[in-house]
Amino acid sequence: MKNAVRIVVAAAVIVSALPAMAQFQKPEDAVKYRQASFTVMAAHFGRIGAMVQGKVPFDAKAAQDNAALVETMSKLPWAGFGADTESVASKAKPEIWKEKAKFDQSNEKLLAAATALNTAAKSGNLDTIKKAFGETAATCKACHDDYRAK
Ligand code: ASC
Repeated sequence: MKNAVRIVVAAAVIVSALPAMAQFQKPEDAVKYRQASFTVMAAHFGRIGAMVQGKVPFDAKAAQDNAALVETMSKLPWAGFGADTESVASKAKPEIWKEKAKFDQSNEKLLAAATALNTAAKSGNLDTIKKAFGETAATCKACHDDYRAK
């Protein structure tokens, strides 16, 4: 039993440290990592979007699976915005590093919205999911408006 407790505690520590654990050989790798995590997040968010917009039939299980992935993915990109990545060509605006605290706050809004979307998806109610989807999309857009070049 004691060992089981130790294992659970160790696992919790590892999971909570996941984003911080992302370390990169070179700044270009960090940029690829953050772009890849945004791509995967957008793919799963988009599958919920298609249901919300009535483009594909509502499937409660698919909504739940995709929302769980969106929540997980929402934690990852930020480790890829290290100070040494500012000079790597990408759509990321210099403001990210000039006002890092504000950028971090913007990310926190996505994390909170993605957690709420995951909770909403568990309700199995399309209207509830629609509302949480819209609130999450708004956090994506706000950050893009401020920090992503067109
Ligand atoms: C998406 C997606 C985004 C956001 C954004 C919301 O589905 O890929 O980046 O929503 O377009 O405005």
